[in-house]
Amino acid sequence: MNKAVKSLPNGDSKLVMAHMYVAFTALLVGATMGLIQTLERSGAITLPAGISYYQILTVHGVVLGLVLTTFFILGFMLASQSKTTGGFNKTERTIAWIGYWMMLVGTLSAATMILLNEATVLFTFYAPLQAHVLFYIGLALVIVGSWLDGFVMFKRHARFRKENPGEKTPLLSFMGVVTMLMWQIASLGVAITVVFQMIPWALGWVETIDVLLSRTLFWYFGHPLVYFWLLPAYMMWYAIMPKIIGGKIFSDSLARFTFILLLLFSIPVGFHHQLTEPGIDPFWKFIQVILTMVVVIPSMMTAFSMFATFEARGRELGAKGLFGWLKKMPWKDARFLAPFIGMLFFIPGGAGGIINASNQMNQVVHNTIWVTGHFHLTVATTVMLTFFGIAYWLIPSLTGRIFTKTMNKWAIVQTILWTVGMTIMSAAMHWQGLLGGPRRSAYSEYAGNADTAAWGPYQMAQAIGGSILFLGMIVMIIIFVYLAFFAPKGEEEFPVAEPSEKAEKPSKVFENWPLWIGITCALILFAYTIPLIDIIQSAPPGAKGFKLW
Ligand code: HAS
Repeated sequence: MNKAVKSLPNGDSKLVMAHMYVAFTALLVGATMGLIQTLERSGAITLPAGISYYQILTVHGVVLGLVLTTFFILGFMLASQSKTTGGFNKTERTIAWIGYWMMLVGTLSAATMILLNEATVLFTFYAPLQAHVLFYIGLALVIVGSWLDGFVMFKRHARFRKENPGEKTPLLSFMGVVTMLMWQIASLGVAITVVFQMIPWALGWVETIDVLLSRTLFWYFGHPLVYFWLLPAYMMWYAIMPKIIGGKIFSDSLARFTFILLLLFSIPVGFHHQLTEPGIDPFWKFIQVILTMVVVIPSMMTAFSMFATFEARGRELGAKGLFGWLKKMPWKDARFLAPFIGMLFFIPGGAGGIINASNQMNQVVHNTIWVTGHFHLTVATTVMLTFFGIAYWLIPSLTGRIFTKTMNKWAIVQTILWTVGMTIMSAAMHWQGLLGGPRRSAYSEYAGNADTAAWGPYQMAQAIGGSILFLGMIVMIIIFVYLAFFAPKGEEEFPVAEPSEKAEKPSKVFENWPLWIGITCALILFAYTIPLIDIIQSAPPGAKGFKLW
């Protein structure tokens, strides 16, 4: 029997795997709820025992959008930093474990309240919908726990710089630091609304809540939240994908520059989620629409960089013409196929985002199921397929097992199921949204009225797509369990790419953290100070909390 060889020091492997167990349990629970809700929306089933569509939707959104993503991302970033810097020391590991347990306790607390129907407030938990105080305390714990993981990454990066003076820092560690900086600065917004507005209100210490202020603080956090999901996928595309295809990173500097731009511009844009909301001066909405268009640029740079990586590798292998590289890619390798399809989906997903952000066009799509289609393309396909692609090598490399040929075949099946399911479901969502179909509407709410007939075919298509996705989820869980516990022992590669020799060395300015944090804060102050003063000064009487379901 082969010897188990782990890609990280034992303590770090355990820490990362602890994150992965929670992430994949969340996938199982959350995706099952996804199936149930598409079946309810299509009228195929009626929920038993007084369970509401909105309760299921809350579990789906919170567990997939907040729990799965946060645990997977932190686990992956800790793993890639440990791999490229040489591992964590005891203090760093202990802090990360404390963060992990805080997040887990917080998750369990919030989940219990949702299951008891005491927190049916959807993943955005907009006031004046009110949840049990333990839901908010749970969320606060998740956020503070994640900050601890972030501090560990900052500390490890700084220690690498100290121990290796003059040396370039590892790209994956740099990217992890940028992602966590963005996360820490952004999550201050949601922490403030949860701690200072929602918890006192849920405890009954204050009777009312300033709704617009809480929504503004939420969306100050909400857009960078979607980049917190995206950036780890970009880490994989820039720094791991080239190795999987046998190539080199097109440019280390370009990758770092992209991440810095994402840090600077992903926060001062939250108003693009509030374009239809009264109470915010249109001038400031317009400023944030412009800033949103600016934050599209680093994604365009990523597209360019990925094309360059693929093309350079293709030419090395003898490809000719503009798209000749397509023939040279390792299509039968699920570690490549899954993230690549994720990239492909980001072309319509990103285009949809630009439509959403385009001020007047937002009036057409806002609060329609188009938006749900948009985020199923972006986070549920681009990001998730990339995360699945990561799991195929990360899990066995952490457990000292191998990603067998049979599992690779299953992983290709899972990628196909996900692609087909999501194509059907998100196309139907986009189409129905363009016709004005509302998002977040239960079948039980409109059964019997004219809408039932109008939306029927679209909801049915979503249920079919959702069922295929459910199968894809089951296959993914089987692969995960196999790779974690049953695959043959051995050594699985943790792929980390090298930059191309032709590329320029990255400038030292990228490590000038006070500069980048300073500009980020200046942009936030510019975009938010005046509108926030305005919102607070002109606040109407606060709203009382209520429960809809
Ligand atoms: Fe979004 C709503 C605008 C990106 C997620 N978004 C949401 C919500 C979520 C979400 C969850 O302006 C709903 C929130 C809620 O519950 O209310 N979004 C944007 C814009 C972008 C964008 C401008 N969103 C994302 C990403 C997400 C995400 C990424 C998750 C990960 N979004 C909005 C707006 C709303 C919104 C409004 C509010 C709507 C409303 O009214 O409520 C941009 O960042 C997109 C830029 C992306 C690109 C694509 C680059 C393409 C690449 C792939 C290259 C492919 C290759 C392969 C190399 C410009 C990098 C090629 C191979 C070949 C063979 C061709």
